[in-house]
Amino acid sequence: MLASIISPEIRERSLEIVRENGMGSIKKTFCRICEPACPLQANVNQAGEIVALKPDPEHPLGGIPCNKGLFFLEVHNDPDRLNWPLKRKNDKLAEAAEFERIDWDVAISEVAEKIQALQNEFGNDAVAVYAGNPLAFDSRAVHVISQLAATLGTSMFFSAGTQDCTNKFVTSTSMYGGMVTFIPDLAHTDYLLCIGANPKVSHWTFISVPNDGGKILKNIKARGGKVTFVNPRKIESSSAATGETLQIKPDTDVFFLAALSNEIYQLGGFDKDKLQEYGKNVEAYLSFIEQWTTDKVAGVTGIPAAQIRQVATDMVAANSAACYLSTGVNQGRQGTLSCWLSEMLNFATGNLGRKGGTFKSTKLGEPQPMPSVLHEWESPYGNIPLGAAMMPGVLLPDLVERGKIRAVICLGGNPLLTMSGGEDQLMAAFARLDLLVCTDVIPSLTTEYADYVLSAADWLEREDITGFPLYTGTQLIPSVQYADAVVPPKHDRRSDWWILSRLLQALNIPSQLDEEDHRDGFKFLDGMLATRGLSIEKIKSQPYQTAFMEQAPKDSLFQTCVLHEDGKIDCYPECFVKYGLFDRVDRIWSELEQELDDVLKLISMRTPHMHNSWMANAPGMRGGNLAENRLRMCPADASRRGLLDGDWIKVSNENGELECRLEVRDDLRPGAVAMTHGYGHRQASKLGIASTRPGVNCNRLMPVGVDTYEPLSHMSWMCGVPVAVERVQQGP
Ligand SMILES: Nc1nc2c(c(=O)[nH]1)N[C@H]1C(S)=C(S)[C@@H](COP(=O)(O)OP(=O)(O)OC[C@H]3O[C@@H](n4cnc5c(=O)[nH]c(N)nc54)[C@H](O)[C@@H]3O)O[C@H]1N2
Ligand SMILES: Nc1nc2c(c(=O)[nH]1)N[C@H]1C(S)=C(S)[C@@H](COP(=O)(O)OP(=O)(O)OC[C@H]3O[C@@H](n4cnc5c(=O)[nH]c(N)nc54)[C@H](O)[C@@H]3O)O[C@H]1N2
Ligand code: SF4
Ligand SMILES: [Mo]
Repeated sequence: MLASIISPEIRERSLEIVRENGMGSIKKTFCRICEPACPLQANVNQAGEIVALKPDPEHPLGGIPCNKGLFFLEVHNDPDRLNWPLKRKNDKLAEAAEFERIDWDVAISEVAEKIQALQNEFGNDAVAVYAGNPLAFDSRAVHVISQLAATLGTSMFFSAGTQDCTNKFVTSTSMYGGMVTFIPDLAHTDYLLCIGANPKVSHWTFISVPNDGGKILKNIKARGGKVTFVNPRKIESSSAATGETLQIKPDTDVFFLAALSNEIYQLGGFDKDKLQEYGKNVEAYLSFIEQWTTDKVAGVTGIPAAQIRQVATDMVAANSAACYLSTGVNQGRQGTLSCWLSEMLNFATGNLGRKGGTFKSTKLGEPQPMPSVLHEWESPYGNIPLGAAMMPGVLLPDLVERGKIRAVICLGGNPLLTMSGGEDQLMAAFARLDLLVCTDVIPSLTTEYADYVLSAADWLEREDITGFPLYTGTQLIPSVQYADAVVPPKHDRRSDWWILSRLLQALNIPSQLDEEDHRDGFKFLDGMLATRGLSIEKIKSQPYQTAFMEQAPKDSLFQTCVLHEDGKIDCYPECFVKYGLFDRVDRIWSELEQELDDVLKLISMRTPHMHNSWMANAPGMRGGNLAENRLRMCPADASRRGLLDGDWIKVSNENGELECRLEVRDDLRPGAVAMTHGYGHRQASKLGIASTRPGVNCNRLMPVGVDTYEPLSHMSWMCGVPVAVERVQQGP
């Protein structure tokens, strides 16, 4: 425990979780929109309504939460929110969905009956589950989801993971023999290579740094270290105070990483003793990187050879270094091999398990062995390996079309805007389903196609602990905070774990609810908390209801996190060979080498004003320019096509087309165009703001179907997809 970091003067006050004042009360809580789980305070008035969300500056992890966290109040108070369970009354092809209010017992029993009937008639796989991102931040719901999928006996488990990070899962299970995440030691590193991430806007993923207003990167430079970003766009994170961006061509990172590794190897920067002691298949790894020389890859990656060599020299010279890679690469075609090369770089240079390198942060429970592939599902397209990665999201539309999937249970997700595909594929498939059940806090484009919409309580209305970073072990400072519901759920909203537990009961499966419907949602956590000497009661008794945990020595990860039976890190996993990842790398290389130099490739771009698709109806996030998403292009590409800033343009490819406005900005490299996802709620008839300021769904340009996703990881291809751009009308 690190409770001593709290000064005695504020210790007394820190135990007050609710402070009354004449106007109402101030309650401590934490944000559950993304991974950092930033501490917050909520002002509640005398009528019991939340009137403000603010930072909690006294919290030891306090500081600057982002505007998404503070603006969540607009989602909480949204007049369009879902207040009670709804059942569809009209046809799915009607212009706007019509629903009637029903009560929970009816909703749950009807949904359970329909699921059972469909499974009886068409088999267990007829019912699919899609788990969206928000439920990962509900410490109780996340466990019930896996219970639901397992007990339905369906292989059709889809999640936002194949749009996000499953390449990381299969890399860790293949290399280390279990789902383990090593994070860069940002507080001590001398060199950070940050690839395909924009932490100033995203606030990191797979590393949890609460209330980071950008200081952690600036501190690296301030203490004499260096940060280099690799990104097609000169991003907000990159500045004179942090470090420069090497503007790579989209979807070529695997070649950059292979050549960089080769260069460092040639410079003698590998720790051969470490590789020998803890690695296996090292020779095969070395033969792979030896094929990729700096001079060979410079043209295809767009990074001049001298700059690649500079990174190699800097990494070798640094006392410690860490390579970190994120969604911009995950969503390319070769996220798994890129992730493997990044992990290998950290290991081979001796930075894995070293101060300032990468390490395993304390988590709840011990890392468990897990293979990359648990079984293969016999599909119409051949066998699909399932285990560390769930079903490929891009196959969902076709499986519905073929009648294999008849129902989707969509838990806190908005796949119609966040998965690849547009009207012709995804929306057409969802309209055909016999049963679509959604849980959400507000209506969305996806709920527009639902048969049942179940009204979930939001995170201000539910008690919780900071579960996600604790289950994954991704916190720089390992801690666990408890928060009570700031206000009780209004109307007939219920927590997701309660909804799912009731559904399990109705399916005759034991759930976490007891006979009287008493809450018991944290019970399953007792054992996990006990591994760290904690319990819910103990966390509650700590200042700020936050318990701090100790870190294990950094190099202990070789004993605790390498879970293959022989205790070795697999430097050239057989399953990468088996599922064709190495054949693919050669194929894609030949393709890129022959590519014409005026190809435009679409990449993703997060902004501080959207969180995937969920800030779409928040007025404060949709004013002025934020009402629409535009396509960004650099001046050279625009003038080559005779396009001007503000033009109304058509963006198209073989997958689909869309129209939007052009924004000419010099932050992108030639050949890369960028667009924000999460827009496109025009047909979401229940959203007053989002349907009138819809913007467009850029995912209709992403490929769907067999052969479009990365084998093994099943990642959708969402970054670096070729598009053509032409003017429709001169603007503005
Ligand atoms: N083109 C492109 N597409 C992308 C990405 C990209 O970079 N580019 N990023 C991808 C990534 S990284 C991700 S993680 C996915 C996300 O994909 P999804 O998880 O499908 O999408 P979200 O927009 O996060 O949808 C979350 C839904 O959950 C609802 N919600 C919020 N809180 C709660 C709650 O407490 N309970 C319930 N039941 N519902 C709640 C929101 O209102 C929203 O409708 O999108 C992916 N799609
Ligand atoms: N404001 C905001 N914050 C968010 C979210 C949000 O939607 N909005 N979503 C949350 C979620 S679900 C996640 S998973 C995290 C993601 O967090 P990050 O992984 O940091 O995601 P991004 O900010 O999208 O950064 C991805 C970067 O990759 C770059 N890129 C695109 N293509 C390529 C490529 O081919 N190669 C390289 N090297 N770079 C490329 C893009 O320009 C972009 O800057 O953010 C979370 N935080
Ligand atoms: S960074 Fe994430 S957790 Fe922190 S306030 Fe913003 S949205 Fe919430
Ligand atoms: Mo994500």
